[in-house]
Amino acid sequence: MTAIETVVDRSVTEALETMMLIRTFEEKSAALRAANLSPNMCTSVGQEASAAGVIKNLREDDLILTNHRSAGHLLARGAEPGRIFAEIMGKSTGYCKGKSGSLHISVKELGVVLTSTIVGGELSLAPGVGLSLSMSKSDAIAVVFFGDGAATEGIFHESLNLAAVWNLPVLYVCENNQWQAYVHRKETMLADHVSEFARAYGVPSKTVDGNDVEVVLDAARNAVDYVRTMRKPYLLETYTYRVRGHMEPDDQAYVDKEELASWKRRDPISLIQSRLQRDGELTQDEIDVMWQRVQQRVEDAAQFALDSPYPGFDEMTTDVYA
Ligand SMILES: Cc1ncc(C[n+]2csc(CCOP(=O)(O)OP(=O)(O)O)c2C)c(N)n1
Ligand SMILES: [Mg+2]
Repeated sequence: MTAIETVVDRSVTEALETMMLIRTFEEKSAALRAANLSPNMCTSVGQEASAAGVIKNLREDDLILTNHRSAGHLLARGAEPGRIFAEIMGKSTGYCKGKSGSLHISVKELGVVLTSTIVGGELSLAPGVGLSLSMSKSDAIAVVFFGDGAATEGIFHESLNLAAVWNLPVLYVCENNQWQAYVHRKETMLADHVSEFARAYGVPSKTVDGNDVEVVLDAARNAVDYVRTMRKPYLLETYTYRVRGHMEPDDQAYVDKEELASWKRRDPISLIQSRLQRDGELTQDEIDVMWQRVQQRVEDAAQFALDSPYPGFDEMTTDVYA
């Protein structure tokens, strides 16, 4: 095995553990919600390969903007699960001292500029973040995660066009998970792929299998290189599926059972686990140890958040814009 192959293999195993962490975190979040210990929130179960595959390719000084389905992006970036749980629960130990809930988390030390619950809000700010990087002569890039629903809004087109015209170092990552809240993508878009829109603005783009983390790692590496060296935007579409409901709790009565089952058969975590086992990269025992490690981490994190205090009244007017 060459040195380069060793690096690639390690990045795949690391990405797998990140995906396990996201899955375990999201399922615990849903369980806490079901037990009325935590408020409503959106999970990214089924989409873990997109978050892990893209974010593993970023540098520490790159900046991230994301949407309401952001826990996976935060965890892939190295956020502490306990501080995310605490934020969702409104506790003082959360990343924004409990003021953001799940829908507005930003983490300055991790370069996470924004979680926007205004669909497309992240797209409206991305060119500005890209412009600030250009003006500071940094070779860092901005990455904006958004959904297929956001791509049907006008702001997506304005954002992409402006980034193209002004040569802004923004990587657009559309997580096309087939759903836009309770509306199927096919009801709002004639095209299957959001990447097709980019051509009209002169922006290179690619759609990849968003459930195959090796494919995402590879495509994101090329996309990040392009944006970093060319100082121009690129659109990467990760074609995937939102396996749980839009927002917990959700009985998914509106979901086609066959479609859901067919995507579950392509579960991104099972896919890479089987491949790594088949190729002799990981044994079942090693996989079990990885699951145990993330499960313990998530249990400890949830307990940390549950045990944390709510902010005091003196916190009510700090860190807020008036
Ligand atoms: C401007 C705006 N319109 C509507 C909503 C309600 N809403 C929240 S999430 C969502 C669906 C977004 O779909 P998509 O962009 O594909 O993201 P996904 O939820 O699939 O990750 C909608 C319509 C909102 N939050 N903001
Ligand atoms: Mg969607």
